[in-house]
Amino acid sequence: MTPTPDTIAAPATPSGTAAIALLRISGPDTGNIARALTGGLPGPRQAQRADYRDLAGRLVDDVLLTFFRGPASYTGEDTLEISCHGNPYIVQRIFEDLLQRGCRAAGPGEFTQRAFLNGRMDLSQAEAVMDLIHARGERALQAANQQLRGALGRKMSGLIEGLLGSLARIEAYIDFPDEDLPPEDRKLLDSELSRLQQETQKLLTTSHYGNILRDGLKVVILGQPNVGKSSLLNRLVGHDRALVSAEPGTTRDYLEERILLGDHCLRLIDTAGLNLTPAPIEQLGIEKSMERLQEADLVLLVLDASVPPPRFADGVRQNLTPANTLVVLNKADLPPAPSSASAFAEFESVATSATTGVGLETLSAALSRRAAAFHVELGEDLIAINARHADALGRAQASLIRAIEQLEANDPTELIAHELREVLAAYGEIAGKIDNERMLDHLFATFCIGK
Ligand SMILES: Nc1nc2c(ncn2[C@@H]2O[C@H](COP(=O)(O)OP(=O)(O)OP(=O)(O)O)[C@@H](O)[C@H]2O)c(=O)[nH]1
Ligand SMILES: [Mg+2]
Repeated sequence: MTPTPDTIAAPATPSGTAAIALLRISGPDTGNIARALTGGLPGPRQAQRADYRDLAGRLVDDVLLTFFRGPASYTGEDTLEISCHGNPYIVQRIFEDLLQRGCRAAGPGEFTQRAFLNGRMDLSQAEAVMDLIHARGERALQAANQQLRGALGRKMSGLIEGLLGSLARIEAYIDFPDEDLPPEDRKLLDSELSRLQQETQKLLTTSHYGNILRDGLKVVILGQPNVGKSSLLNRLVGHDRALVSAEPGTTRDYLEERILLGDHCLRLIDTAGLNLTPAPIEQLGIEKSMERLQEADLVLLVLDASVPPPRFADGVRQNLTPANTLVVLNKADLPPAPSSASAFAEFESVATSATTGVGLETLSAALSRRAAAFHVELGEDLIAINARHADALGRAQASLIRAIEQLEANDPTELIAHELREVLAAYGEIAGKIDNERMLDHLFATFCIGK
């Protein structure tokens, strides 16, 4: 017998002063608590005004109560939402009173965890709730909304259906180990598994864009000392975030600032001016920094257009490609240096002046375009998977590749069937047919309280 779930309560709005705050409770005692607060059970899904009196009968606030009868509620259980005035003290008073009335403080993500356990949503949808709460730009919002509406779940169902067909075809032969798979079956299987492999690969390629949507596009501002890196950061951010001075070596440490540019959130990282034309002995250190730059989605290489371009060390040059770098020719307000052919002629470049603001719009547009270019089209839905999905799909992919090799090598059908069952299990993890409670607890622990 499963234990009766307890009734949980949590403030569902961020702490701090707001006009209105919301608390909610969910679980078997909800109806009784609602009755005790109002004298009768409020009609489901109808806001009802009430005086909130604590157990001692003291008036706390004038509130609105909305009762949801399970299973037609977010969690699938009876749920009550209490809207009160957004004073953290009032929220605290009501919350403590709810605990007095027998509720337990909800853990992070516990409402959504119950929604998942009660079959109200699959795991990818539960994750989308968090994505929605944290979405920092239009595209992240779109992706979260589509995932919440089951886009990824549907995609996975399609793949699972195809896989089950293949598995059934193979398993029909397991009982007859002496019989070879007929060539027509082999051909069908081969093409179906290859299709699954390609589809899985396509999904995997959305993982980078998924990171960008969830964490922001990581843009590292790189260049020699004094070229105007910090000045550009300030311009892009819109206020004086980084120190600027005529002295080279002003910026000593990394400095990060998030901005919203077009449909994407960007993480701009200003770095200490790097001697990019170093003596051999310094080269090693620079190569190390460049390796770290591999984590960047985009490098903004800033050059001072008023002085002849430096000759970049090989270790630097090799790591910068037109795909990962946007060149900024700054100080365009000064007389240009008699330009020796630029070392970065084949790179996209933008001329700017951080002093006058010239070129900043063009730079913003170029950054926006670069961010959008990471999007991988995948049918009508905007799908951008997260790290957990990528891990499961990576394992599915490895098993699919092995299964295809085994099929081609004419290996025993049991072996192929075994691999395909692994694929099935990995596919299943995405929508959350998981019987691993610890993994679930871990996942929901990353949620916020009240969700
Ligand atoms: N004329 C002109 N001066 C600029 C421009 N951008 C920056 N400067 C000046 O160049 C100097 C260095 O600017 P910073 O933004 O501190 O340069 P940085 O690349 O961050 O320098 P470090 O942190 O020392 O590596 C300051 O005196 C700025 O005012 C520009 O577009 N035109
Ligand atoms: Mg600086």
